[in-house]
Amino acid sequence: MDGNTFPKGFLWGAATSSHQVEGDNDANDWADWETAGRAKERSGMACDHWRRFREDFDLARSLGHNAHRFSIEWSRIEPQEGQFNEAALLHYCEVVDALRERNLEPVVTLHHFTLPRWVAREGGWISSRFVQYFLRYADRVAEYLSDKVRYWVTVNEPMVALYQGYIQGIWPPGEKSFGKALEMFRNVVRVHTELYHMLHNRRRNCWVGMAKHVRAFFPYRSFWPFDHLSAGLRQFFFSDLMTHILTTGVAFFPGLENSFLRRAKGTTDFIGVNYYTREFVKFALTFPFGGEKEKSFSGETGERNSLGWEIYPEGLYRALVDLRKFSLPIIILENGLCTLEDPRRIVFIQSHLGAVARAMKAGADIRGYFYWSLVDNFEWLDGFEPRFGLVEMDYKTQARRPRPSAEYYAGICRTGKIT
Ligand code: IFM
Repeated sequence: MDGNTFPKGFLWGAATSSHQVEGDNDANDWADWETAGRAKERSGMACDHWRRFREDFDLARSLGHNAHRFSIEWSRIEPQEGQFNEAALLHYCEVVDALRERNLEPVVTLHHFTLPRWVAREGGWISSRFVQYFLRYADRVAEYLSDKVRYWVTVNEPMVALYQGYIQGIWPPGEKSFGKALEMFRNVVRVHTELYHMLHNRRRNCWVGMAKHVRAFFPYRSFWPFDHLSAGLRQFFFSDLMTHILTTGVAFFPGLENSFLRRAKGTTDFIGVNYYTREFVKFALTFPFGGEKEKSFSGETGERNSLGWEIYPEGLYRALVDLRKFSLPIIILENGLCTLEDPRRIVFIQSHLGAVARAMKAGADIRGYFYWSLVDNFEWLDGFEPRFGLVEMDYKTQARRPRPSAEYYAGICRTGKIT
C-alpha cells in the first residue's frame, strides 16, 4: 500500500442480494413476512433485476467496477422440497457469464437472509434437517457454477438474522428464544464448515468466506470513565475491556461472533466484512448493545444516515485492525450509506476508503471493497425508502440513473486512488 493507492488486483465493486433486487420472489419466508404486513411494504417487482441484470452489469462495468457481489435465491432453485428448477440454475449461469463477459469477477452468496417457504415451514435454521437441506441446495448450485465462480460467501450476516429472527422476533421466523438462537448459531457453523469442504472439493483454488456484520464497540458513556481518555488510550483500554466482556460472556452475541471466527479459522479463506456503524456497549443482563436511545444519550454521535445509523469511518478502521489477529485476508463485502443527499455519499465513500487504506498500512490484508449497493433496493422491514444505491432507481418506470457518487467511486475503481 503506497499512500492512498490500492494495489493492482484489488477487487472493486458493489453488492446486491436476490430478494432485495430481483423482484417477484414469492416463494420465500420474506414474501410471507411482507404479506403478513410485517414490513413497511412488499418487495413486489423490486428492481426487476431478474430480467434486467445485463443492464445493471453494463452500468457496473461503465462505472469502473471489476467485480460484483450478488446472491442466489434458494427458493427459485428449489421451490419445493427436492424439486430443483433447472431454468433457475441456468439463469444464474447466465448471470455469471454476463459478469465474466464484462470482466466483472463474480462473488456469489449462497444465503442472504431468505429461506424457501417449505424450509421455513419445516423449522428453518433450527430444523434437524436444515444442514442437510442447505448442503443439497448448495451442492446443486456448485454443480452448475463452481467452474465459473472463484469467490463464495456461504452465509450473509448470520448474527443479524439470528438476532432479528430469534431474539427480537422482528424478522422471520419471529421467535424470541435464546435456545433457538443458539441452535441456529450451531447450524451456521456446521453449514459453513461443510460448505467450505464441498466447494473446495469441487474447485481447489476457490475462496470461501462468510459475510460478517462487523461492529466497532464503544463504551456507553454514562457507565464508563474511559470517555475522558485520549483516543490512543481509549483504544488500548477498550480493546482489553472488550476482551474481558467477551470472556466473561456478558456480551453474549459479540462473543459468539468472535468464537465463530475462531472456530472457522481452518475453514475460511477470507473474512468478509460488512460495516455500517458503531455500537455502544454496556453491562447488562439482557442484550448488551445500546440501542438508538443510548446512542442519543451518549452525546458522542455524529452524522447519521437516513435510517438513523451513525456514520463512523473510524469504526471500520478499528474493526479491520482488530481482525488482523485472525491472520486471514479480508474482503469488505458491504459498506454504504442510505441518504437522499448524494454529496454525503461521496464523503462517506472517501472517508471509509481512507479508513481501509490506513488499516492496510497498519498491516490488515484487505483484498477488495464492495459498496452497498449497486442500485437502490428493498431494505427489508424499511421497504424502498432508504436509498443506498450508487444508481438511483425510479421504481415506477424501472429507470436507472447513476448518481454523482457513482462517478466519484468509478474514479477510485479505475485508478485505485482515493481522490
Ligand atoms: O440491505 C442490507 C443487506 O441486506 C445486509 N447488510 C446491510 C444492508 C443495509 O441494511
